[in-house]
Order: sequence, then C-alpha cells, then structure tokens
Amino acid sequence: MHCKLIGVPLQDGASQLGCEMGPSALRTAGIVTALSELGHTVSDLGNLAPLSVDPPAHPNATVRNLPLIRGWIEAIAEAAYRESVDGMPIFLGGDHALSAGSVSGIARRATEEGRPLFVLWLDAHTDFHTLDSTRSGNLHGVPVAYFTGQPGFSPYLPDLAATVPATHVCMIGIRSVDPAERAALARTEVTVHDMRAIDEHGVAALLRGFLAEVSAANGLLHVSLDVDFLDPAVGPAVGTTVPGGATFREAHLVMEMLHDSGLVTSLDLVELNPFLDERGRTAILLVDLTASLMGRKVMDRPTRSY
Ligand code: DIR
Ligand code: MN
Ligand code: MN
Ligand code: MN
Repeated sequence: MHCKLIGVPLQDGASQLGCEMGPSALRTAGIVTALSELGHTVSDLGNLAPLSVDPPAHPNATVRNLPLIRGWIEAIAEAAYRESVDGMPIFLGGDHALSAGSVSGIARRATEEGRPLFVLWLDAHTDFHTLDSTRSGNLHGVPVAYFTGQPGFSPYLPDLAATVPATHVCMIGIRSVDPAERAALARTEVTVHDMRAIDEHGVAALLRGFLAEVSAANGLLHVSLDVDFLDPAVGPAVGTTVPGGATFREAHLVMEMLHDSGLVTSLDLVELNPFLDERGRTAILLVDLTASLMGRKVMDRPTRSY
C-alpha cells in the first residue's frame, strides 16, 4: 500500500488547545517507520494550512471559530479528494472537525468512481450536532451530521459535492451523547453500537456485521479513530476523556479485523492532545493501532516497555 500522511494541525474545533501538536507527536512516535517496516511505501506530505474564507455569521452565537474551521474543511476536503486518487490517505489530526473535510473529500472521489463510501466512526461521542443544536459551540461535535447531509450547514460550511448515506455510517464505542444528538440520530438510520453493545456482544461481532455490509456493496471504507474511543486508562491524551471506553485489546482487535477485511481505503487519527499525554504513550498507542490496521500481527509486535 502507498500510505500518504497528511498532517492537519487543527485545534480550534475542540474545547482546549493542544491538538495542533498531534501531527508532530504521531511523527515523533514513529508512524513513518512503523508503516515502512510493514512493507508499505510512505509519503509524508507535510501539514495542511487552512484556506482563508469568510462565511456569514451563524445565528447560534455559541458556535466557535466558524471562519477558521470552514477554511480548514475546504483545505482538507481538497487534499482528501486529490490524494485519494491513488494510495491511502492517513490524516494526522488535529481535532475531529477534520473529518468534515476528510470524509466529504473522499465522498466526492467515491461518487466519481461510482463506489459507495462507508464510514466507521470509533468514538465515545456521536459528533452529530448541527450548527443550530450545538451547546458547546465546538465544531468537533458536528462532522457526522455535516457529511451525512443534515440540514442547516449551508452556507456556513462548504456545500457538499456528495453526502454519505446515514445507512453507511457505523459508530462503535459510543458513551456520551447530548440530548439533541440522540433525538436527531433517532430520525436517521445511522448504526450506533454503544459500549453496552460491546460488553454484551463483543466488538468483533459488531464489526463483522458492518464489514459484511461494506464488502457486499463493494464499498470504500473510511475509518475515523477518535482517541476518546479508548478508555482513558490506555489513551489519556484527549481533552474529552470519558470513562468506560475500549480496552487496549478491543482497539487492536478492531484494527486487526479491519486489516484482514482488506476494505479500508482511508483513515483519520484525531483528537490526540500531546500536551495531556504521559511520555507520549497515547501517541505511541495510536501508531501501534495504525500498524495493526496496516498488517502488524500480534506475534510480530515489537517488544516494548511502557
Ligand atoms: C459534545 C462533545 N458532544 C460537544 N463532543 C465531542 O461539545 O458537542 N467531544 N466530540 O470529543
Ligand atoms: Mn469525535
Ligand atoms: Mn470523542
Ligand atoms: Mn446498516
């Protein structure tokens, strides 16, 4: 595989500063070496910068940093469309507002190729707010509503060339949903597997069902991994930790199964806040999870002390 690393030092969609250091931390944790050692070719395309655009002010006064985030989404969507023509784009975030750009750019590419796009959303949160419903005003809480074409984003965020049907979105790890998101999700066909579903059925059964759908549709699969999918005990470096998340092995198992499926065509690594990390352990875990996704086997794991 040709892996294309795209740094996105975007932090203004989150409540606290620090995600702009995410791309640097992932590089420092050895993402290029980890992928190269698995036999992949790796191009580090450096970091993106936001375009300068001036959307109208939104009536919801709590919405934060709208012009800047819009500029980021335009730049990210353009890069996602451009780089997905060949190889596998890997977005090094950056907060989760990034995915409004990455998924919409990939969706445009998928539509051009006549392939359906599916999205696996690994997160504690559903990120299904609209600009009207958000209470925090943090735009990392809106990407899924945006790229599935919920109303109210135009003309504030870029118009979508293609939307992802709600039926093609599967969320796993969910355990923090705001009332407005819950109500909006109930009106869609997004698949939401909360942590209880993982407890009861095991993450493998949940993921297997979704992968079978993607495979049957000959779909492209975009994976969006939010650090807070992980339990804070293993992934502390995120501004919005929520207890009761995926364990170390549940997270690796997801990645290993995704590798075996051969379906994944693009990836986001988001919400890493290195300022909150303990000696880089969350950055290292994200690199190791990416390695599992890209073919590293349990028996081949490098011996390492944490
Ligand atoms: C909360 C938290 N639902 C909000 N969201 C996220 O601010 O809208 N935290 N994405 O990571
Ligand atoms: Mn998120
Ligand atoms: Mn989250
Ligand atoms: Mn479905």
